[in-house]
Amino acid sequence: MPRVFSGIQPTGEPHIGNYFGAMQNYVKLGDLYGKNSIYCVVDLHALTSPTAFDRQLLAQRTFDMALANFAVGLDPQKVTFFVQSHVPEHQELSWIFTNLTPVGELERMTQYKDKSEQLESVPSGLLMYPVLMAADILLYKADTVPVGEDQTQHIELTREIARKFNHAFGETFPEPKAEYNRQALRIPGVDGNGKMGKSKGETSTLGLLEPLDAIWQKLRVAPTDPARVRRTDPGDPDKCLIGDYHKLFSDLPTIDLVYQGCRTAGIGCVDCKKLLMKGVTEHLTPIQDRAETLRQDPDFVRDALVQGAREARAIAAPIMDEVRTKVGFLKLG
Ligand code: AQP
Repeated sequence: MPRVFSGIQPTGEPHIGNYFGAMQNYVKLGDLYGKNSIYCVVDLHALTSPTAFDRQLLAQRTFDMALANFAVGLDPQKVTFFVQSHVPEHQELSWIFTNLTPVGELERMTQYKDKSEQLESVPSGLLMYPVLMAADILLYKADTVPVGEDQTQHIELTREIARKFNHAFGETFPEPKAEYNRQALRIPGVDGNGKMGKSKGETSTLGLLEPLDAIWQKLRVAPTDPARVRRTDPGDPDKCLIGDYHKLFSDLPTIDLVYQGCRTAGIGCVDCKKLLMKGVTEHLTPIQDRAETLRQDPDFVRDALVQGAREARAIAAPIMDEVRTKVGFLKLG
């Protein structure tokens, strides 16, 4: 049976990019593979974000991220769900992999290049991020990794690290493959500034648990096809992020209506956005309702995370033991 692993950073409110790009697949694969679907809130990764060194905020965001995943339909009784720092083997394996990975390869990672360019002082953790990610995945010998397209290069590096380890110490790890949602490879930010991302702040994101009127305020002013200057100008819905979002939230007749209407100037951008908001409301209301119910029962989330860490360690411990033996650490007794 395939083994699935994926992680999500507690760097802010989960957004629709996380949801359609990754979390929906967590649920789908969870239904198929049960406890062999392993998901975690990667709080160690979050430390590479400049805003993460806030004791209260990190703990709260970690808890909220777990809650959001349960609200979208992940059942902690059915899958394995935990917090990364609760399973220390992630860091141990990461250190071993660090020594199999040339610095030059890490410096070539586009996410590192993009993020480090914006920083005056670059933490070395940002460079090592993909090594820790490889350890996260391989610690469970996972072969399937549901992620958005932005993680493609990191998964390729994970495969490379698995190959290197296997070559040096004997066949141990599978070479994992990414599992994408082809309809949501890279969801654009609502500010029109590249990929939607938590660390870009609230101007970029449509939060999964964000009040619907706040979402509408962002959609109302969101950029559309710049070539469509007047209401009477025809537009190109393929060059408009509202067109992209319709494909995620609206039914086929609505998508046909707005795409056709935009091309013939038969519908204005405001009406097009209102139709989108209808789909957004239908999608997000049940998720937000479930989140509200879970907020009334924080012990449910806490207990699930305690149990999840226990389950994850039970899988990781023998694999880590195998690794220690193969690497040649001294064993006493
Ligand atoms: N815009 C997106 N479209 C599709 N998939 C996405 N993912 C993230 N953004 C999009 C996928 O969501 C999973 C969790 O990734 P993350 O926790 O790294 O999310 P993030 O929003 O990208 O958060 P950050 O740092 O905190 O990153 P940036 O710098 O982008 O803002 C992953 O599977 C990811 O691919």
